[in-house]
Amino acid sequence: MSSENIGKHAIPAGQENAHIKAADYDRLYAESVSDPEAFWGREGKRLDWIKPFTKVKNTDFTFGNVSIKWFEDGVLNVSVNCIDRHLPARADQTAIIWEPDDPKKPAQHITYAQLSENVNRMANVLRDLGVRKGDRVVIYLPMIPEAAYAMLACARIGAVHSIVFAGFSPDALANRINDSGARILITADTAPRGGRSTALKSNADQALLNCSDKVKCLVVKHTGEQTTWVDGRDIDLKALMADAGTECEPEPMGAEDLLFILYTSGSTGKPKGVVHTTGGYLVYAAMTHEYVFDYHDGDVYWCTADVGWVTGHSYIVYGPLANGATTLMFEGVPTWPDAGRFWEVCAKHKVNQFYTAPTAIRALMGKGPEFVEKHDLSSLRILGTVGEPINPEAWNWYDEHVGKGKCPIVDTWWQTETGGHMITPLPGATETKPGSATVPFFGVKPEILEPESARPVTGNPAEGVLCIADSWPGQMRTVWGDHERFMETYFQQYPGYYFTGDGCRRDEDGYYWITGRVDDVINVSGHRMGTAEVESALVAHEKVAEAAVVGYPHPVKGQGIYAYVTLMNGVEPTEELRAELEKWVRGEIGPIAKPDLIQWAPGMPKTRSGKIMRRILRKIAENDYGSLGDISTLAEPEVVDDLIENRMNRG
Ligand code: 6R9
Repeated sequence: MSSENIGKHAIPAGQENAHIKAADYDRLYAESVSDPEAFWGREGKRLDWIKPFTKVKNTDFTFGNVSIKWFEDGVLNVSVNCIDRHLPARADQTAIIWEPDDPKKPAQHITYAQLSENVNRMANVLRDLGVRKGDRVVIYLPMIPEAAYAMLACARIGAVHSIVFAGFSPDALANRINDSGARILITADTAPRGGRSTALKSNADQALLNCSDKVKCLVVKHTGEQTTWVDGRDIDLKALMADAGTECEPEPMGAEDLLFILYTSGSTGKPKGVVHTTGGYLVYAAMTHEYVFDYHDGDVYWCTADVGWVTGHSYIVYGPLANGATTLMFEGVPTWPDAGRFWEVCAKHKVNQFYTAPTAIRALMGKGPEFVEKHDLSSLRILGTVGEPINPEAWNWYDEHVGKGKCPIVDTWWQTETGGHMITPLPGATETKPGSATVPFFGVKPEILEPESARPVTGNPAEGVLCIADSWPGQMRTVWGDHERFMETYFQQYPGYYFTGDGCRRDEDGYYWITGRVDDVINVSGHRMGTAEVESALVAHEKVAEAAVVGYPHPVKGQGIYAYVTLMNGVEPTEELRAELEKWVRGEIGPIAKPDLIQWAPGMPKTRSGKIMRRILRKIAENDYGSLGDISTLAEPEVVDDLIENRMNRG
């Protein structure tokens, strides 16, 4: 469907008290890009500083020289901003509502006073174990309150956390522990999800076989299920917390000191450690949380992401808590015990802002509206989406069945690298169009460039690659341990710009429509997956000679993983082997990387110089083999016929 055919949705009634109205948006946006010093100098004051900043912005996008600093001479502590400063007014207010996987178990309401106590205790445990400012701590936890405590405890003592999504395999965990040089791993015994259980501690045990023997393993006994125990290495975290003091002196941190590393997939090589720092990140997370969700005091806010992804960092923990909000943390899945779980939780806790992923909406849409209709959703005021483009059908279903036509929908485009929302409607200010992330947030200067010439496309409509012309406070600062890679990935191809990796269209109203990745990154259920990562997992199997992985449209996941596999000479392609390879990739990376379709490829379409022509593989995977374009440069054009003949996606 093209943007031209979709009319604007007016701002629903009832947004009179919104923080930002249409006229405010125009005025503030203009100021934010014409005078960023003044604009961000003011916004920076939303935090409490131990030593106030005097410099606001010091950034350079020149390739070879890239340097990004915000509020650089300011000193602050993130945990103080997320906890201590709220205590005078909010000690008894709920900071975190924790909703367990099993709906029959009670929810927990953790007040700011209790949050403070738990975070201080955990911070003392870490400090007693010798963790100091700048040391890395890897967190491999399910969606339990301890995950938030661990993040904030690290922030309190100046340690740099690196969360590894609990769905990642032991190998993926070991790689991240080793790359970050962490000496502490925080995990849990087991993780219940959707009524099933993941053996996290046992995964951690396997991972640690490939890590330095100096790594200590702090275990949260969450379910109490029995696990192995290595004396001297494994530590019962809750037991130590019970004995630890409830006050831990916060570490004064420079605005540009590291807050966290989060590994994310790119188009080449192994996942890179995206580095976020203290001051700018928190200003940006807090501000976007307040304005984009129009958060007001007393609201109950729920983001369904996992803390293992950036959305969980910025919009479950840091943004909301910096604002003194009540944030809901959910251990379970949308479809268990039935497809009404999200809505049951919304009704039970009277959620006002609800933020989820298009893939979840599509999955629930497929189960029928009756699961929504049986719950009282009258508390909902704002709905949000993130992670991938939302198709208008899913947008309309969300609007009609969940929002009852009364809730503004904020389709928020952003990335691990951007720290917070970049292109998004504001509930009281922006008319929406289903499928468009609409307009830039304050301080964000999107530019659409011609991919070949790198020239900005001026005027509307426009189509090309999406770049950002100037820095914003939430921007990543570097790739952990590899500033060169940072510059090459984001600043080389389009000089003077930050390159997002996304394709984009701007319509005649100046609205932005993200069209998806233009690099070899695929987006599976809103999770980023490098095709190169899946390929290297496949070729690590002894029976695989060569593998090429592409994305293809998938009705629920957005994109599915399509793998072409060439087997070693003499190996029989069997169904058993197909299942074995699927299992193998799960083991190497994690369940989210399991190929949806594996096609046996006796040969790959290659240029004479031996480069696999992915364009052709993508077309065949999309079942669009009628328009393969010029294949005359292929070394062996015949392989294409075989691939078409045996294609797996005939939908
Ligand atoms: C926050 C997050 C980033 C990639 C990004 C883009 C896609 C995210 C989107 C969207 C269209 C949206 N993406 N939000 N595409 N509309 N509202 O998802 O971070 O995991 O790093 O993924 O996700 O392709 O480049 P991350």
